[in-house]
Amino acid sequence: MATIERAEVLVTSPGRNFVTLRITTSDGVTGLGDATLNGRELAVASYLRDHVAPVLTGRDPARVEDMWQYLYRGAYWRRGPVTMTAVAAVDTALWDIKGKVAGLPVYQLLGGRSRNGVLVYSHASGVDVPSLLDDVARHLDLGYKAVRAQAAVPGVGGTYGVRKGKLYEPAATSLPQEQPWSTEAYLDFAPTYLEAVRERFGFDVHLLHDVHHRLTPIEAARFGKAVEPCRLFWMEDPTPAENQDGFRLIRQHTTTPIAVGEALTSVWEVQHLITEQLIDYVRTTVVHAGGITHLRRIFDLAALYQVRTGSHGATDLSPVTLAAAVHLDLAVPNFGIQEYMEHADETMEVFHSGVRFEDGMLHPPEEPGLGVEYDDAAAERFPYQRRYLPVARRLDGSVHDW
Ligand code: KDG
Ligand code: MG
Repeated sequence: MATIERAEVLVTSPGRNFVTLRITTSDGVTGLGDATLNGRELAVASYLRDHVAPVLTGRDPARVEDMWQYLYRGAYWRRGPVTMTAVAAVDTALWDIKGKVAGLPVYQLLGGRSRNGVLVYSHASGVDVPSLLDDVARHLDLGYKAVRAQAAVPGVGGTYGVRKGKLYEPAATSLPQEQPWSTEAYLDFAPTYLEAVRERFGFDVHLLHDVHHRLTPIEAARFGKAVEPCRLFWMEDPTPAENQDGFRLIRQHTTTPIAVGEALTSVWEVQHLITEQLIDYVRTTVVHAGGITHLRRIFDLAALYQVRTGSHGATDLSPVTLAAAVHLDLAVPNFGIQEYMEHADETMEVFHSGVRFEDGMLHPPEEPGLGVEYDDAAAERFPYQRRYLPVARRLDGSVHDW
């Protein structure tokens, strides 16, 4: 029987920080798992290096479910994003190994294709309405069938989701940047640009919007109602998900579909939202919700309640997560949509991925495992750089949810 011989924690910053776990078996088979937690990267690196790697050596890499149980249930101090990201990295690497040993792409191990490809949405944004509309047009020219629209709120500045250069990267400073926020200005403005997108491009394109945890339930209800004529594919994270019953209030007022879960890390954190039918799309991911093994469990629970998948896929999730997501998305019956932002060119110098974009969809590599290789020599050219996500403050100076 092959055993786990080595578990290496690889930290690099090609365009942004990434933490990757590479497991090597005694037969020389390697598997990759993403362990990136934006702005808290080294906490996961230490969790893996100091607490997980020592217990992996000598274990059977084929026992993927048992390893998950061992690392989750076997840890008295469990749960939370740092732990669940570390567990995810091990789980993803073991699925990669299993695919390579079997000679099959991971989606085949998960039951095979349920669809031809994975529908994705990308991010269109603008500093004002005309530039947002230009960016939506650019995405449609690139072949996207679904776009998320975000524009800078006039007079407020620093709005979430508005790209400055070629790529959107909120974790850009070595200390947290403080960004101003006005709920009133946002609520007045956001519906107008979503209407402008519909007016210009019609209803053939799926239109999404990320509120990014900024509203109270009643404010979110007002927003959802206001944008009903725009027939959004979803409004995302309308209110912070700590107060999950708040979603019931939103639901009582609007038929705009709701997507939640990019910051939630386990089936227990989404259980209430799903079983109470408070959401329409669950956005948990391979990297932050315990890997392929656990995310599939979440998706299966969601399927019972007609909740569809809509996994987070911003650029702080590495190409390893994107590949794992595409394999899982292809296989699950209740897939909805996958978020997809192109990574920086430097990122792709380190992660050689066979995931392919064509005609608004992603397609997985057909080679065994996940189909992503890590280039050590390229990674060494990009040393770690401390980066923080911003912090939001209301105009009176008090802290708001970012
Ligand atoms: O690390 C945080 C980002 O990934 C997040 O802010 C992006 O909300 C996001 C999204 O929907 O992509
Ligand atoms: Mg989001």
